[in-house]
Amino acid sequence: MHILEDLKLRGLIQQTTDEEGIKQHLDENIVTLYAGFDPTADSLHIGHLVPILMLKRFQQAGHRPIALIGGGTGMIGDPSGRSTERQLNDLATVQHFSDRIKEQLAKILNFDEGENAAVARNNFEWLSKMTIIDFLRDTGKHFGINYMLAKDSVESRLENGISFTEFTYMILQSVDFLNLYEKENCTLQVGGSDQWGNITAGMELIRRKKSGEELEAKAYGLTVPLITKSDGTKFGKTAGGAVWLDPAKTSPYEFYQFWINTDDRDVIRFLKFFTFVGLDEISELEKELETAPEKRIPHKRLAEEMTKMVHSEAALQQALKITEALFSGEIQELNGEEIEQGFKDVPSITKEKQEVGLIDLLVEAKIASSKRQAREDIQNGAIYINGTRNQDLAHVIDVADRIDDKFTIIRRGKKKYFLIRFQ
Ligand code: 383
Repeated sequence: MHILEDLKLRGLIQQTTDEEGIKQHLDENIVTLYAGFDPTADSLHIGHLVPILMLKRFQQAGHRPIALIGGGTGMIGDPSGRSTERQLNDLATVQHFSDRIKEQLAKILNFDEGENAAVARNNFEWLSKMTIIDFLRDTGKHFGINYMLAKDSVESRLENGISFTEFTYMILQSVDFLNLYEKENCTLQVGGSDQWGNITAGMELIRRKKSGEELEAKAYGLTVPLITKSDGTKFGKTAGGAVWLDPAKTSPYEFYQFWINTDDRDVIRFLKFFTFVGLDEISELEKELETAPEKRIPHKRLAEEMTKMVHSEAALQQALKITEALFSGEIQELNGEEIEQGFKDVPSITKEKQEVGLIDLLVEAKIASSKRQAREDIQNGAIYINGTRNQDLAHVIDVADRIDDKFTIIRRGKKKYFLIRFQ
């Protein structure tokens, strides 16, 4: 299937500048394309995935992707899709963020592998060398103020205010497109629909600068849709905030849980957007959703594909193990690191490594409201230590009850978990 056809059927194309032109261009050439990522945090989040995967889809179709890290533009701040001015980070912070983001992109895109290897570039390389006089003479002259004011990213901010700094952002992104066009023969920029204005500005700059020299200076743009959810809430946010790609910020288990909890109404669409599962197979999964919704087969597939792709097969296996242990209550199987992931959101207390009577601990951790309640719970068989029922009123929690010498998990009843952390 033609890549554009596949993208369309997946619902991945929001806007194109010239669809017929792009199709022909892709048919006739190995096309170099790019998407940019500004280092505004020390990690990418799942909102970045669709464009990253877009690069990968083109790569699999034989084209050559560039992941552009905005070490320069990240010093300025893109107003696109934002209602307020950004806080500026200092150079050291932006460079630290850039390094982290590059590592994450490398993990998904496998830089430097084979002929149409994906490559990384950083626009700090050229933007930091540009002088203000060159910038104003060679680039600024091609941007009419009216044209800039009419861009969504600027227009929507006029009322609340926008600095000259953010106002000029689109010109910097345009310089990038021109630069990659000249140096790497990059002719296609992809991004989220919030990037449409910046992408078309770059195309316009290329056209103006190049059409004198080249008969047909042509660059293209393509955007992917904003991901929406059926329940109307914002995609990619949980109670704990953004879903990050960095396992230290969002553990593979939490990541797995995020995807498996996808709404039935969204799961097929997300399989199309976020995975490389073929469309035929996705249709099969859709049938399973209709005939046996309780099995949640598409949800499991989505969570598995995503955890494997962003983390690893081993991380997926661990996430599955934690999920299973929490479901069955057999948490003896888990090691300290797995406990840390699986019980992150469970009520917890931290204690010194000293022996403590079970009754006292239940009261101290507020698992039982009083000693009397604690005794009753124990006698009734409602109390489990690390997955095993304990009905011994005289039980003392000691090293034998500490998983990896750090954690004791108390469960009361069917599924109320408490974490005791020892230090
Ligand atoms: C910088 C220099 C370029 C081309 C692009 C850029 C970054 C761009 C931007 N993108 C967002 C970001 O960095 O701000 N100005 O967080 C997001 N992208 C992608 C996609 C998205 C956009 O990285 O829609 C979501 O992930 O385009 O918001 O020469």
